[in-house]
Amino acid sequence: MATSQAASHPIAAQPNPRRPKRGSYKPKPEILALLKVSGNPINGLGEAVARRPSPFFWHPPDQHPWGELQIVARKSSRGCPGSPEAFQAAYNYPELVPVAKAQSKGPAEQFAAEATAFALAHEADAVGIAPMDPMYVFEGYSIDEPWVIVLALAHNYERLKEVPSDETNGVGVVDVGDQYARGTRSSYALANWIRSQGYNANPYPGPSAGALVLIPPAIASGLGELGKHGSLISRHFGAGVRLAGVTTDMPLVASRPDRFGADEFCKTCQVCTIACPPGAISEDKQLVRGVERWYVDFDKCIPFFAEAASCGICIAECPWTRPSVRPKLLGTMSKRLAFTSIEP
Ligand code: B12
Ligand code: SF4
Ligand code: SF4
Repeated sequence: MATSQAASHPIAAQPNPRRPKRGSYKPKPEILALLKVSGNPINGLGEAVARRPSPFFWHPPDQHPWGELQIVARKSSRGCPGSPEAFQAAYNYPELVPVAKAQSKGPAEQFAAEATAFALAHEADAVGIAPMDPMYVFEGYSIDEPWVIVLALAHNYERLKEVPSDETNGVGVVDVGDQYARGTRSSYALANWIRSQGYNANPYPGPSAGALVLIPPAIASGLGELGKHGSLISRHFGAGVRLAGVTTDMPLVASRPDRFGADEFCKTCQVCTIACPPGAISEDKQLVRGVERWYVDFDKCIPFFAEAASCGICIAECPWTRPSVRPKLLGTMSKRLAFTSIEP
């Protein structure tokens, strides 16, 4: 995993008036009426056998049961000042160039270093490389390329901490749109560079889901660990980070997974479970499609997410996301991992 420089910002001083306290939030009846099917069985909660994820939210509405809810969620996000323009930029896909007939030759280490350097010079803040695994591909889709390059796009903490947004304040959701737009530009630029070297490459940015589930390859490629809030925690940016992928048949080498104590820390921390207004974040790991891991209850998250312009409180509140706290946590957890003989 390779990174560019991260900015540092002070901590939030004022309580955010757009955040209901846990337990005080009641979903609107018209929103609950659109949640016709539970998402947890579709996600494989309680299933002991590994399988590929099913197409879920943010896929085309005819591929999952929450098409109408998706429209409401998008409308609530785009009703915030600045949001339509920010997200329009994320959907502004550059053209993909044809794969060059002449193929560059060289060792895989050199291509991995060049692709990483190219991405870091084209808006990515960190880059990881993992071999493709069929478990990263949503059911019903296929990806032929043997490698996935995952790009991390860091949020601006001062803006992210303003989430959730509403019609009076769009600062947080605009930063979400802006990072998606960087992910679109960065992943398309990298795919086009690889194509110019004579190899196939395809970009997978957000905000739509696409074929690739991004967190598992991000973890495998060393961009971070899975947090209790269901998002990736990076040692450089905390959970305030967007992801985008590029799949390719360019010969590459995998970057190493990163273990810095986030998973351990989550076992005793409760910041996100308390901050989440609908109480969607489970205290304990659960069995999901054959893997014991942190899990977020979709049925509890999605009504608030849809009403509150894509929410995001959990990633903004996570202590690892706060630039002034992260270095201390890294120090504490590195000592704890060494003390418990868990390989960092
Ligand atoms: C659908 C979707 C949603 C849905 C459902 C989320 C969910 N937890 O299921 C909704 C609309 C609720 C949602 C909400 C949010 N999302 Co969202 N979402 C996606 C999307 C498009 C697909 C994920 C999916 O289909 N999940 C359904 C199944 C697969 O979920 P699952 O089994 O519970 O697995 C989750 C994790 O455990 C992990 N995972 C999956 N398989 C495995 C296997 C192993 C071994 C491990 C360790 C982990 C792991 O990935 C999944 C991520 O949701 C991804 C982008 C992408 N293409 O991957 C973004 C994505 C996961 N979301 C993201 C974010 C940040 C959010 C929000 C904070 C909203 C916001 N304002 O930004 C909230 C957080 C909610 C939460 N606590 O999870 C980021 C996460 C970045 C990060 N730091 O990790 C992503 C990657 C988008 C991006 N391009 O950056 N999201
Ligand atoms: S807020 Fe605490 S429990 Fe939640 S993901 Fe972050 S470190 Fe883990
Ligand atoms: S995005 Fe979902 S899980 Fe995260 S705080 Fe909001 S409602 Fe809770």
